[in-house]
Amino acid sequence: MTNKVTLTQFIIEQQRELPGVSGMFTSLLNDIVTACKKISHLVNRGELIGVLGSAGSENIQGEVQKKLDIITHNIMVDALCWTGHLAGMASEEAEDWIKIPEYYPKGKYLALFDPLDGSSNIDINLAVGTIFSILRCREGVDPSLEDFLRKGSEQVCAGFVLYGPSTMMVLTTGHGVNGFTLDQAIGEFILTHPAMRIPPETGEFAINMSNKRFWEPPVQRYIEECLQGEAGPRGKNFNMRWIASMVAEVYRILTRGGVFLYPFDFRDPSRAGRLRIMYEANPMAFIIEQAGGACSTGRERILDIKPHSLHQRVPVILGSKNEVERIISYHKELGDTAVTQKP
Ligand code: AFP
Repeated sequence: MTNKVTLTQFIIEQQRELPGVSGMFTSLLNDIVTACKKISHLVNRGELIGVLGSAGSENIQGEVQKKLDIITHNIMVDALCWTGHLAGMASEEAEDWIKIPEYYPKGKYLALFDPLDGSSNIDINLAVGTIFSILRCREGVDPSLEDFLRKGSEQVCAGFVLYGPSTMMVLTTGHGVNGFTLDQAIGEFILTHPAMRIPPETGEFAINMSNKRFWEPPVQRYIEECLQGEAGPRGKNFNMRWIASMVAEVYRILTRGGVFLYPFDFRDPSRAGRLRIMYEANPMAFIIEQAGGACSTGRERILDIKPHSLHQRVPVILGSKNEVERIISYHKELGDTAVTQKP
């Protein structure tokens, strides 16, 4: 019988190798896994149980909430608030960080999550996912917002669950990236993609082309060169993908390479991009770098950014290392003048 390593076994065996990682961390990960299994079941059942469509409300981001945005947010909060592993939580769907009720014990970790990334896809039956990030909190004091606003390089764990044809979990604790497939028959995630690595070269980019007129010149130049194909300066043809679900884009890049861009654009200069640093860019950056890729705003490494607010947005360029570094070089060539140039 093939030795199918379950996620639980994998986490416990990793815990033995991680200095200072207590059973609390292992239990916290298992709590997140349980919540994601519940979400997977709901996403899979869809309209059979009436969870599709709009909730008729907006979140802090000013985005129309899907019913599943709220349901999955509540599943994550309910699964994590009582466990005694957390000192607090933050969610894309909640304006402020979420305190642990007084009647529950507090732990030493902070969990930040996007409970349903790509939710605009849910009604058209395309892949969505849950993204999570774990920080260590100061012990013996009540957490404050400042405990959350930490550089992505301080994360102790990051992961996502992709609810696609298979339900996949991708996880890093800073010792590489591993992928697990949910075996629905036994309700366990099984290690199916050990030690995931991103090829440094690629011929595939992912960007929402409808925003082209709003991009800065370095991104305009990069995409134009890709579109010119083998007749252009790159001397090769490129393929394009856009799934409008970051978790699906990142998973594709982990399996075959590629570059994903949601860059700064001029539609609303007060918003540096679309993606949120705390629970989208930072966890994905940790995973991508641990798999040998790179993740940048074009001007700085995402994991080096000191966040100033919980729902801060950043430009995101991530994937195959050599391609990301080329795009960074285009930003350097154009300097900061690019930001002031209007389309
Ligand atoms: P939603 O969760 O609102 O669908 O946004 C998903 C997302 O944050 C990210 O997962 C996608 O890559 C990106 O937005 C898609 O943005 P566009 O809809 O502007 O293409």
